Amino acid sequence: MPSGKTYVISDIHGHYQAYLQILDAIQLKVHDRLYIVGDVLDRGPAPITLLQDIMKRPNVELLLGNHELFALLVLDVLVTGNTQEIPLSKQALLQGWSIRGAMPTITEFQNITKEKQQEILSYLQRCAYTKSLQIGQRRYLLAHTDMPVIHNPQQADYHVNLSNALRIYRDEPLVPDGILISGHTPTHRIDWRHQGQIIQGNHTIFLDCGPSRLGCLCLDDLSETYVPVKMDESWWF
Ligand SMILES: [Mn+2]
Repeated sequence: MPSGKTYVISDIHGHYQAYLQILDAIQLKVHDRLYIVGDVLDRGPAPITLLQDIMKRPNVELLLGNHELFALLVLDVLVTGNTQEIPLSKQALLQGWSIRGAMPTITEFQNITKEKQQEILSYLQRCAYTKSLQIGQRRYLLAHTDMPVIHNPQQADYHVNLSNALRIYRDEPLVPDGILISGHTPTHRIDWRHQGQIIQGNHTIFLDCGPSRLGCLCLDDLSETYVPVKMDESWWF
């Protein structure tokens, strides 16, 4: 069986059409794999449509981002027919999620059947936070950001601190014997000269290209593929 190519992308944020354009541009084949390193939900016009497309494709795998984590923690209270009173802790989470762009996700979620809502919840419960990959001589760790350490220490099988972007750009290794691939922090906030571009460092790769482009990296030849996207810039201060 021919082993296909491996691609990574992150922070699609509801931009379903741009995601389809990326799949088309890279010509994703059945033996290829695409890893989405978190944040498919919120902000953009069709986050649930995007998530449902991902769920249907056996060669596309989603790792949880902080936006999926919010959904995982509170979407159950929004399942159709749920008459349970929303506990205070979940009300606070809902509020925190809302100010981060949850409305398109919640609106789409409330317009699908209860069965489809439950499929989404059980899919998110099965998603991992991190993924290790060996491609040729290179080892990679894929993780949206360091949030498992913050939100769920039991699931944290790695310990990295991504809070200091400058430190990352100085290229100190964060993962022993491997290259960390993450999203979350737009590359222009790490270094403005990389506005709209993937950053490929020796020890770290950053995928979130900000509000104007989606970038996809092929781990076999390190080639980059971009499509334009128009995201609401107010989310990327
Ligand atoms: Mn994001």
